[in-house]
Amino acid sequence: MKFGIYFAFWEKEWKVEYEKYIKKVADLGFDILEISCAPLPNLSDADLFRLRDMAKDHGIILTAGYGPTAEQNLSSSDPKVVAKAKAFFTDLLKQLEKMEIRSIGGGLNSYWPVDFSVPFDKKRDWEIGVKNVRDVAHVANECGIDYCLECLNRFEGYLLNTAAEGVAFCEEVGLPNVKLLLDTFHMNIEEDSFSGAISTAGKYLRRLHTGEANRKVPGKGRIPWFEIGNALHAIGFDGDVVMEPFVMEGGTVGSEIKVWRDLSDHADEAQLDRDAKDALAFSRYVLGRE
Ligand SMILES: [Mn+2]
Repeated sequence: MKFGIYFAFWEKEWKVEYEKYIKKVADLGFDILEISCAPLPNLSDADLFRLRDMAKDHGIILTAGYGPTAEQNLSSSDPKVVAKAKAFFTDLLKQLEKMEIRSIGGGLNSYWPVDFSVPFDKKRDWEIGVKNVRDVAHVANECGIDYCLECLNRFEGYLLNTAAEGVAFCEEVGLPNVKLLLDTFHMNIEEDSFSGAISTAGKYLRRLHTGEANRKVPGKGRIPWFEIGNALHAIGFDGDVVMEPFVMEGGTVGSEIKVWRDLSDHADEAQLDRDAKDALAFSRYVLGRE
């Protein structure tokens, strides 16, 4: 198991320069920095190679996270949107390949955050999504990238809310690099059991996002971490455990994640660093049995 953190713990915007965070998470002892794909379309090849080399020099594995916009929705019933979405993902996957990033995760079969004021047909959108995810996943496979679909709670998505739905979708797509990303925040809302969901995901589970029920760092709340650790070991999980805490209000991140109060206890950056480091030690012990 490798352990990481999503950069946005420290940020209020999605588009940032990642150099600072490669260095920071290496200093804090993480294996992985997860970045958002949002800034990547604006980066040159030289920028991508510089980030790749910097990560290598610091012993950091980069993973990618992304919430596609409504115009990048592979499950859209509008063929023009699908064509744009496929072009977007094809370009993005080639950028990730240049950075030697081996997995992308998020609501990649749909869009985020879903606008529930717009009517939708789950069965129709599922079928469209299976076909288009298969096409994009072929490109990902050529780039050596696992395409990890995140099961999101009902307030953020409607196609994949549970591990069981995620497995059914992966099986319909039927490609070896289409896998699942489970997230304890979403699981806490949708799943009957954490261990049951991890067992259901089984070999499809590639990445686990961790955070407490209110998205504080692991170890500060009531998510059953020992049960989760046991379940990961029972399936022989050898993927990535990436904490995805959000504790600060404000900015685009605070607004889209719906953080309406300070959950950091007025932490400054040094305190956020200590919280991340403590959560890493906790995660390595409880989940990784290190
Ligand atoms: Mn997540």
